[in-house]
Amino acid sequence: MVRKKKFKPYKGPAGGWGSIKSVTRHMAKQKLLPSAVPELVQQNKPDGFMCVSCAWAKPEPSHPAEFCENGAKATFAEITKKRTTPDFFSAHTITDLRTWSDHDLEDQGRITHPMRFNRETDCYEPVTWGEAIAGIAAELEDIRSRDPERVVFYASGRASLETSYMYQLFARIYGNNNLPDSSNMCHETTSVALPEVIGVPVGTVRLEDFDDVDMILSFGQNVGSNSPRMLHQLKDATERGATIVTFNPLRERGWERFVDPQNPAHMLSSGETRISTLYHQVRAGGDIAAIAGIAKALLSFDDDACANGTARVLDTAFIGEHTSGFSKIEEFLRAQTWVDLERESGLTRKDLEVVAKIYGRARNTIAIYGMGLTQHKLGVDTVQMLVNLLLLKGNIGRRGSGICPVRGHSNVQGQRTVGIAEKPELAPLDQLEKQYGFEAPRKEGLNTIKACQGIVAGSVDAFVGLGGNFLRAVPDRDQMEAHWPNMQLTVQIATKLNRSHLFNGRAAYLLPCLGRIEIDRQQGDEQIVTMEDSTAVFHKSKGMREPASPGLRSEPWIVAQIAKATIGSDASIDWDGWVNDYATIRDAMETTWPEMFADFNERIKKPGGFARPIPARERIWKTETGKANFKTPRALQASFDDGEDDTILRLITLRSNDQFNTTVYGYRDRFRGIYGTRMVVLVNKSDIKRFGLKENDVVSLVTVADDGIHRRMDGFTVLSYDIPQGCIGAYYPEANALIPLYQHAQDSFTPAAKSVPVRIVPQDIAAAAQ
Ligand SMILES: Nc1nc2c(c(=O)[nH]1)N[C@H]1C(S)=C(S)[C@@H](COP(=O)(O)OP(=O)(O)OC[C@H]3O[C@@H](n4cnc5c(=O)[nH]c(N)nc54)[C@H](O)[C@@H]3O)O[C@H]1N2
Ligand SMILES: Nc1nc2c(c(=O)[nH]1)N[C@H]1C(S)=C(S)[C@@H](COP(=O)(O)OP(=O)(O)OC[C@H]3O[C@@H](n4cnc5c(=O)[nH]c(N)nc54)[C@H](O)[C@@H]3O)O[C@H]1N2
Ligand SMILES: [Mo]
Repeated sequence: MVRKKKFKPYKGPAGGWGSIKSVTRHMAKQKLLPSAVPELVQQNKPDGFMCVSCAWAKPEPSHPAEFCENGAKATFAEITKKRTTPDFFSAHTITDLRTWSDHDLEDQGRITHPMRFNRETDCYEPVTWGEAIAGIAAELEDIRSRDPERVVFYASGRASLETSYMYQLFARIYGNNNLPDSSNMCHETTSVALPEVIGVPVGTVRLEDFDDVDMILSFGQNVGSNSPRMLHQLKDATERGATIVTFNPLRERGWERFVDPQNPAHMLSSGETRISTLYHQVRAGGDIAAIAGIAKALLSFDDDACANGTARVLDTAFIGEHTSGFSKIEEFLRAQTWVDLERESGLTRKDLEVVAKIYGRARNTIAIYGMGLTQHKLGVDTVQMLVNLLLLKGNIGRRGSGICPVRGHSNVQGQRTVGIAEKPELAPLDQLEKQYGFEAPRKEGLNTIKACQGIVAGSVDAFVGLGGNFLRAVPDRDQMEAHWPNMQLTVQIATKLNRSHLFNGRAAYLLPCLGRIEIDRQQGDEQIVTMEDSTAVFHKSKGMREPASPGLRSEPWIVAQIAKATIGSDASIDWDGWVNDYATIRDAMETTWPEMFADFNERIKKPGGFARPIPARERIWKTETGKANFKTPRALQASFDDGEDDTILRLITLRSNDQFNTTVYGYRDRFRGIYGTRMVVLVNKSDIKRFGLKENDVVSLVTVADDGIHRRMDGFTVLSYDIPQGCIGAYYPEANALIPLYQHAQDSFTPAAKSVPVRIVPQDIAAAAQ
């Protein structure tokens, strides 16, 4: 289908009538009548299901409608009337489907039958569940007999705690810790950065903290598109007089203004709520410098206070009693020059001093961040620099304050909590051994980047995907797609067709599962599942819609069947008992983590769920020093070094307002005014001129890398955009072919998707240079 490209700046707020129009459009697109509304009312409610979109916290008591525009789109996409049937698969070869877009593949609707790939016909063909499970188990046993470390068990962050617990146990009994998770591409940077400095791998903020906050600092997160329900907390905070300051290279509408689409008075009045008081368009990768500038200014205000005998600006009592490393960070900050800080951040000293002034006066501050900090070479240092700033004023472990990483997938945090981790030290291996009578592997497993490298190198023979669209989400797509079919076995457990299903191992299965909104009956009883939100609160979720097809099975069922058929007799686990009653899986989790999940099945019934203990909230620091640690960054800029060469640009890969990761709902990025295409490159006006380009020119992007691989993508339309000089933007996942596997965050291995070094080249010149 040819779509009309249109670029027209959007004047409206986040939320508002635009949001209502968009919800209505998507309902029709999935062939749903307003009778889909019962689902929306039950979204994120104590007796309903937890939204399949983002992981933002679910308040108790809940709002009358606890869903947002993008949560509604995610629901419609899952309960769609469209179906991807065996007939569809027999009508299209895999080679043909590879020419389809992400949008068009998923737009076929829910997969209805288990399928097996036939290399002869180049098509998927239906199989029975029994055949599929037996076929998968035979391949897995074969590989295990040679080397159990040659299989990867990937999980995308949607599967429940119950499924995730079973999945990690299966992988470990099978014989490896190869449990990469979508969080490896996402907040792994957080999971590495926070334990070292505050002793917990997750944020310290709970919803109630927003009631007492005076200042919110936001870095690199797009609230209007990716966690719109948070706009309620931001609106309330700002209406109470809290100051919000945003750092983002792009002016994202959600951080600017909001109209609550569920509040008739707000909708009908012409007023919008201004969200950010100050908005700073920091350079991509410039946050360490920006935060260091604020901290440096804060030190000098504190010097003034000491000189004048007025109240100190720093929380010296907290620093003295609770922290370690203050003198080092102080020395670092005093040594920085404003020339360097201004150059690296792209912001002025004056701007940063104003932020420091407000921060110095604020009693309670929350720092919110997302992929704009985590997906850089020095992402870990950036997150730790933000913690430094909070510690200077004792803003951790006090009501109304804290660090707030905004997680992605709806249960991505929970999957890590229940043992999906490639790092053996993150799973309670001794306890698992005792509980199930097997010898757990102790060797570190493969994370996402290492799994990709293993597939390229031929050291991985099988890939099992519990959800997700791995091939589309990872860097270096061309290389990955070329090597993927060399594997012996690929298994994809999925709800909808995506490009990862079109690159198959020698044996390949596509197993369709129930979505979370669907009723999950086992032995006639409707089951509930559980998950953990971004604020470390556990919730239950109960499906309410009849399954899209009788051919679907639940994720716990699928994992249990594969496990039983593969390693059934290797440990004392009653896989069937677990599947018949998920409460027994929760009992098993309680045995594994008696403190965290004490009385799990009872406590999960409570509206609003229950919170997991976060020691840093109580100022108990589970770090090596027993204190909260100030940490000095390794450099002032978080990106790959581009030296003095100003033809190298920092490419930020972005999500539109009309997608959930690789699931493209449509071609309307309303807030950015981009319609009908995703192949655009957002460029600063002065850079367009500098490179002799014009708006609407079609250009190529070429990666600057030194590994001998030429990475180039054609067909990007140039769009003049309000983005800092030297930075450009393009959409994820389209641009992923440009990201080299080796350009990842140090320590956390999160792909550096927010500052890919590239050059813009006119398309004819790029082609001629080949
Ligand atoms: N509707 C919807 N909801 C989602 C998702 C979705 O795709 N669609 N995805 C889910 C997932 S898995 C995740 S992880 C989250 C992702 O949600 P976010 O964390 O918001 O991720 P992105 O949209 O990739 O980019 C975040 C922002 O970082 C900014 N940015 C880029 N580079 C820098 C930088 O160097 N510094 C600063 N300060 N900012 C920078 C970008 O301009 C962008 O606004 O959302 C989750 N929720
Ligand atoms: N360049 C660039 N790359 C990125 C990012 C970026 O910002 N820039 N972001 C990264 C981030 S933060 C993340 S989290 C990853 C996302 O990576 P993934 O989590 O692997 O990808 P998704 O697009 O979320 O997966 C979508 C697919 O999941 C399946 N699915 C949906 N619901 C269910 C379900 O209930 N059960 C099962 N079994 N399957 C289901 C559907 O088949 C759907 O096609 O991408 C990463 N890649
Ligand atoms: Mo994510």
